[in-house]
Amino acid sequence: MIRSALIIGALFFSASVSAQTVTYGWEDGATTLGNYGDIEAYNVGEGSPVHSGDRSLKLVDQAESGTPQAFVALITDLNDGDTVDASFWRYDDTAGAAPSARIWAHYITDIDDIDSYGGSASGNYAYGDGLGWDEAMHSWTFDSDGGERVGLVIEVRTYSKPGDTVWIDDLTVTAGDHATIITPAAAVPVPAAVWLFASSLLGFVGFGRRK
Ligand SMILES: [Ca+2]
Ligand SMILES: [Ca+2]
Repeated sequence: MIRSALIIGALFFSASVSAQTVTYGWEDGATTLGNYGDIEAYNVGEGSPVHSGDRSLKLVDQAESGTPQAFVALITDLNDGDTVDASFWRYDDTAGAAPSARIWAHYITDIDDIDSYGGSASGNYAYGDGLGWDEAMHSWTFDSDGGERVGLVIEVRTYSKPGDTVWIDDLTVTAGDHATIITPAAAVPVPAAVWLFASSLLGFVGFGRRK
């Protein structure tokens, strides 16, 4: 009876999902999906600001001019008009823009090349408040530009002089369940999550039987 209830629950879960949320906290040691401009990315732990868990992403802006970017998520399989919501926590402890970071995004034109560029998708103009951790967030509406754009890349933009350092943690991306969300670590897409859930149920049932 418990098993049937769980299986019905699993079916309901898989049928009722219309949007998916992927989170990533740099706990596995990865850094970014790619970078633009003169920026250094490190996965750091003890002794560094960490929002949750044991690890975070450290970004050092080394650019004399321009705005370097760290690519922290790629969303593909989007349709025109789809909404993508993304947020991350950023740490800087100085007032003003040096150092600081913004959440931004751009489009790509080649699904196999995160460095392909299909134009800016804008973002949230706010910098951190300079008091430590704060959450940067923005919402985008996907525009394929007649099919030219095939993905949206979420950026951390860093400001504004060589040596300026910020820390990033707890990325969250939400998009329709037909979309593919890729973070610096291999994300578990929804179908895989359902299978993982199902296999854990089988494990649960097996455990019950052994008992
Ligand atoms: Ca973390
Ligand atoms: Ca600052």
